[in-house]
Amino acid sequence: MERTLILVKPDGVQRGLMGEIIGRFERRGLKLIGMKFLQMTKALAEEHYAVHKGRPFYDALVEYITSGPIVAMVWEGNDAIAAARSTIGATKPSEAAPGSIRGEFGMEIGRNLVHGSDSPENGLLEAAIYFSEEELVSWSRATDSWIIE
Ligand code: DAT
Ligand code: MG
Repeated sequence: MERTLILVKPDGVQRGLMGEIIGRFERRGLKLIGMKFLQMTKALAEEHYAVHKGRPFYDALVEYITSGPIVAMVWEGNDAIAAARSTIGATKPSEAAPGSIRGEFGMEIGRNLVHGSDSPENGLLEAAIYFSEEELVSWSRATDSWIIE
């Protein structure tokens, strides 16, 4: 089972798209195991986006992600990373596939609504930035046998 850290970024929250975005992952069949509504701090943003430090867009990225509350979630599933990233769509919303979250609701890279981990390793590392292991819920879903072969 893979885990992916998903964020509804401040634009998703401010535009009233939380339910819409969360529903995409829920309907896809990923299983929610952790969720928080929080104000991203500068320290948290710098930890989350450490790999981008020094890039020309870094300061704007930190400014954007700390500009309002976010939803942080951990979703689990076989191939959760790839499934979530295809549901999210390409980084640049103008190039994101129609039907994907970014392809349906976004226009610009600096307002791309949602974050999803890019590898199983980063899924675990990023989940640990926001959640302790005790905060993650292990549960069996009534529909599991209709989603997982
Ligand atoms: P993703 O969020 O699709 O995983 P990423 O990890 O490459 O994309 O970059 C993290 C975020 O940084 C991305 O959602 C938006 C911003 N970003 C990336 N490349 C950028 C660029 N060339 N110009 C402006 N912002 C960029
Ligand atoms: Mg990324």
